[in-house]
Amino acid sequence: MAPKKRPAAAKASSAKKSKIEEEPETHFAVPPAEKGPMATLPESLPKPVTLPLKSTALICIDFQKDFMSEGGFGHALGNDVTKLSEECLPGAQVLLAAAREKKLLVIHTKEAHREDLRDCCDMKRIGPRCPPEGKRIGEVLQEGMGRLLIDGSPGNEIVDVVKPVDGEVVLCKPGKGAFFLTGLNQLLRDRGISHLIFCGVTTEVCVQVTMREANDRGYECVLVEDSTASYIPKFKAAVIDMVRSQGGIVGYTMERAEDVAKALKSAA
Ligand code: TIU
Repeated sequence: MAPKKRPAAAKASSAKKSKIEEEPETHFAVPPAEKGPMATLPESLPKPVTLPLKSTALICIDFQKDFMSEGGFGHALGNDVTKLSEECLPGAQVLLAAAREKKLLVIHTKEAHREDLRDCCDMKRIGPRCPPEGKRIGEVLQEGMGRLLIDGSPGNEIVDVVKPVDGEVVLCKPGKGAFFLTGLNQLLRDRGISHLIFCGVTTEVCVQVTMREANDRGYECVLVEDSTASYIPKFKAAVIDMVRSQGGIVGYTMERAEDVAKALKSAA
């Protein structure tokens, strides 16, 4: 393959503003719904938050066999994947049931690359920090799981207990963050979403990155602690502390899915 040409460095003084820079407000979340049922979470930290149900969505990040089952990508990276499910799936099921009952928009993300791997940069696939051959994206680690992190492979599917139902959005994302190379921001703007309830795996990788991306765009985010998990427990604890530090620099945290569900169900 011919080496890719490196772009010339832009001169700072003459750099033309991009369309995004010219129209920043078109990339922000829409304002919260002012009417309709409101769910207040008195236990959220660093302070109570009110969720307008008409403009709130539940986002379930990467509950995939690739991260939660042996023979998947998380396993290929050298992690013990056996404890994630029991830590976060019961909570996620409670959130999903409440969101479905209240008819919130539900979005499921999958870290999933195209079969031709065009959306997987070399750094992520074969770079110096990648696992050895046989354990890389697009390769087969274990029979029955298919190709690691490839859309359509059995191992790339969402685990049964939190799998999407008709009418819910399933979004494939090639990055850790769900806003990178996806239509997520436009979808949320089109659906009038201002608030996001977060669950998923892993806390400090795809969940945290997506929450930070959302926060920058003006979405109010609530991370539910018993509905997210990490291979490395101290990193989960650190994320929870970070999110709600400095007055809620990235958003809010809630300890228990049950409390979120109760608030959603009694929203008035
Ligand atoms: N390695 C790790 O902890 N996570 C990922 O690679 N992706 C997600 O978090 N989904």
